Amino acid sequence: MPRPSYGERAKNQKNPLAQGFLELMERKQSNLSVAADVSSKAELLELANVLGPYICLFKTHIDIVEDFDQDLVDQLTALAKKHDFFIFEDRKFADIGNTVRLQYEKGVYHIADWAHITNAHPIPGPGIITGLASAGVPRGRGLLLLAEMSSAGSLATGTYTQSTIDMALAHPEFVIGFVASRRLTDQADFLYMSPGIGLDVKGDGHGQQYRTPAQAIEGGSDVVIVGRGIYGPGKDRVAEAKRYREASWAAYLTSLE
Ligand code: 6AU
Repeated sequence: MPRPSYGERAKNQKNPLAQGFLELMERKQSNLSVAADVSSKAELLELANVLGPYICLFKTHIDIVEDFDQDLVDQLTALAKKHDFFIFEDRKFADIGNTVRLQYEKGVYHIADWAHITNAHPIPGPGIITGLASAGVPRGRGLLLLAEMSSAGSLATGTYTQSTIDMALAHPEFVIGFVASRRLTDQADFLYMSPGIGLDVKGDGHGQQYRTPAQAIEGGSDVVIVGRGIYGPGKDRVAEAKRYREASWAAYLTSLE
């Protein structure tokens, strides 16, 4: 069965953040997210500036940046406006609600103030969602739950994945979707973001497992997350970003037929 387009889904979306993101994907014709796992401010901003035109979402691990400061956030936010992408801080929160709220809002990074999207492990139960939502909803942010993981031997399978879906369904005001390898439910229109994507290699020697963009999109993914496949050693990152964007968008267009 053909799937509805991102634009059509945007019209029926009740969550404003998810709606804005689907509109952005349609407008920009990109379902590619770059996973910017780099450890310097200059490198992070360089990636955002050079790859910004090709992506819908810039994914950060802000705690690996060795020279983090508020200016990094200000510049990244300006680049997000200039190139029209959203920012996803891949924080993978995993504690009780009260603690994650503090980690999300306070500390060095003040993630809730600048990241459109963040993510959380469902392992503590629904309190992790309400804790994060108390800081995220007033700021118009969105949360992804890690329903599955791309790494070999992941424990996020079976009833764990099913319970994650149930937790998401109970919190439509904040949960916009999942980190997962495939579409998980038709009970609500969630966004599915898939890491573990590579066109050239199958793994990284540390448990990561790669599939192609086409495999992910065929399985119902909406956003393909690519890190080292774009900027790994010896790569022409702009050429690779274009290649991954084209492969991912072509697979999306096929899914509409
Ligand atoms: O393409 P890579 O392997 O260089 O990078 C993949 C990126 C990394 C991981 O922290 C992240 O995707 N990731 C996640 C996310 C996005 O939450 C979940 C997962 O199961 N696997 C995974 O690789 O930044």
